[in-house]
Amino acid sequence: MSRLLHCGRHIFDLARPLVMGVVNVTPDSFSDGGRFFDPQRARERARRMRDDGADLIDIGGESTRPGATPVAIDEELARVVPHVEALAREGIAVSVDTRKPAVMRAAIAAGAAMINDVSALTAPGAIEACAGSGVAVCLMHMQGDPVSMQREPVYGDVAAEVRDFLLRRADACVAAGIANDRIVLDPGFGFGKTLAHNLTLMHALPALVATGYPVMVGLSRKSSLGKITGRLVDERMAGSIAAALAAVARGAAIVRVHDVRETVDALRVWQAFAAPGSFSTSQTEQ
Ligand code: 9MG
Repeated sequence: MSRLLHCGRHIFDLARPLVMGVVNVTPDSFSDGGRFFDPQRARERARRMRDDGADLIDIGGESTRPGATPVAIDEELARVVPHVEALAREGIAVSVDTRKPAVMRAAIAAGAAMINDVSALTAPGAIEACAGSGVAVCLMHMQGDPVSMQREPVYGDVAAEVRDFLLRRADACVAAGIANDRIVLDPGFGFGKTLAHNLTLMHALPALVATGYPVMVGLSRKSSLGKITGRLVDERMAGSIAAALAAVARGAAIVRVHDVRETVDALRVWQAFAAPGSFSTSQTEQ
């Protein structure tokens, strides 16, 4: 039996992995260095990702890379809300990457389908901002905050601590009235984690999947891939695709990526071979 994920007025069947495309409307993102800070380019990028097969587009107005400068509420609202309004009006399922309840409320009013919070709705008023609205929420684990998180993160048992934290946050959301089928969990690769922690978390992903909540994984272009391959940030597409496939093979329901077209192709091929009945062979073979 396949599961459904309700995101505002969008309903996704989780029988196949979903792809979330990343559009950073910041001048200082680690992955695209502010290329989509210009509003016109950001929207063109989002539409292109939709055409390339993205199921959701994640818009972020405050960089969460290690050491990033915090952004004031008014500035984040000005960066994000016009895009949410425009893209949601076109029928795109828009996710908003924010930690601020005021931005969550404005994004939801503008038509956002998901709130993606790297601090798992821990800010006072964040759960209330989302409850009752019909949006989906992505609850991500992070040790520390973006300013300090990569300064020697320490865990006893990283996989158990991440899972227990996320389950506690999911319970808090359910208690506040957010339905189970609107909750996504994310172990937060790279957020207060060393490469060794990230490798352990990937290995342990099935235990997080076994909680029954859809699991999102974001490894696209991250420094762990650079450490494994020796590649710079703009040379990590192959590594990012391999990471997405590794995550989906372990049960991830959503992958958050920069290279949508290539990831969608890779997932289609992987799925056709992994589950041969899922692909119709009635088309001409080449
Ligand atoms: C905003 N952001 C950056 N990396 C991320 C990740 O791995 N997961 C989620 N949910 N958001 C992220």
